[in-house]
Amino acid sequence: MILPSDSRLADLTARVERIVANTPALDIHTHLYDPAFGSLLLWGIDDLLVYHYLVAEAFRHLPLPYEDFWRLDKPAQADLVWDALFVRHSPVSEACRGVLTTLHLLGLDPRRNDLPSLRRWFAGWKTPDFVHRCLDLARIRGLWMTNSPFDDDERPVWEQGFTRDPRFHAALRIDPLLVAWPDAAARLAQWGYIQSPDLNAASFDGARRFLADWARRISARYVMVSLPPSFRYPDDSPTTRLIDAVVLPFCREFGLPFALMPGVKRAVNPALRLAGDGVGRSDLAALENLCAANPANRFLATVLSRENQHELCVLARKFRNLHIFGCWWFTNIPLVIDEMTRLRFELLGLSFTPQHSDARVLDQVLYKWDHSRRIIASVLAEKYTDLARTGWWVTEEEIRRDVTHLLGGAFETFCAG
Ligand code: FIX
Ligand code: ZN
Repeated sequence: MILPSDSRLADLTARVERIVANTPALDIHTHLYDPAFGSLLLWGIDDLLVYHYLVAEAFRHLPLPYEDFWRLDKPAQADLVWDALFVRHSPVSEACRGVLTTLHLLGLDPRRNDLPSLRRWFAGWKTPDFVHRCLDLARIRGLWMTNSPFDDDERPVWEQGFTRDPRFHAALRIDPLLVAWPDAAARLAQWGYIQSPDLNAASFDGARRFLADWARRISARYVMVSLPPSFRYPDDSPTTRLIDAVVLPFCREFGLPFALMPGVKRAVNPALRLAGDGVGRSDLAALENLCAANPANRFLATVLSRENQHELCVLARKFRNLHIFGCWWFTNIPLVIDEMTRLRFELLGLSFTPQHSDARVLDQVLYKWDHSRRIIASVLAEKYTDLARTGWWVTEEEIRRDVTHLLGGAFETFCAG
């Protein structure tokens, strides 16, 4: 066999890198908001610096009590984070590097501009223009918000109504319903959907009407929940009973996928607030049982623990009603993205969605997608190179087709049912 020349393989790699860098992507899970939500859509240098990933890292160094930090206003908190993570130490963590990539892609140099001048630069932008700039630079053709009817800041905006930005899609987030039923039941009773917290036919009926009203109101594209490592299915918990009697029938009726995110241990250190959540290994038998027992439902899943990723891939090989996506939160670091992306290509071919951003601050889509695209491109180029060594050269058109599929196409097809 004649081995392919190094220069031909280098051309292939360069072509893959170019296509992955430039293909418009769907960002299928973020915590961003439609600009109509006003100040709920975060952006700018202070929000970049007080991102909870960075707050957790800053407290590795900060001597002050947690409560003293939280009493400060946002710019003062940002000053402390900047000093601890960028001035007193080199910013080598992924979240710190992310701030620098973001500023760099926006044309800013934080070595030459101090925080006050960066603040002035951001203050010169109007939100709609900045949204356009960030989505354009990150080549995002659409993104999914995380929309919780239980969120007191968000709910009134939906109730009042507004003109939707067509790039911002809704995902109906229902954690309280499934993991804190007594609290959720009290809200549902207050809103007139149920009479009592008893898990009976009337409550199930009311909870389904609640989901139906909200799915219609926000035009939800999928329903989503994050779950603790202790999640089991089936069992005799309220969670299982509500999944079976409320969520799954509702999803079937509305043709919506149900997205599960197992593995988060909420408030491991409550004093850290949003930064205080941890990770635990999940028992994926729960997901296996869900997929097996409910073939008429479609499930999206991303799992927080690195140790669960291999079995998650194997599960997706067994159930075509399961679509796995993204490298979530603590797995969204180059080492693990690389590993997970390889696992997924090698076990699933192209039938998964390699990444979502989970951005909480608009500007973060720049770094999250820049860093991820580079890894996806390098792993994919390696896979095509392996094929080339057998004599199978992918064409430019085939690469474009595959990358479009990976960066949102496969997700769209899965959601369409
Ligand atoms: O539950 C989630 O959707 C998580 O992504 C968040 O709770 C978490 O705070 C986060 O921002 C992770 O990236
Ligand atoms: Zn999230």
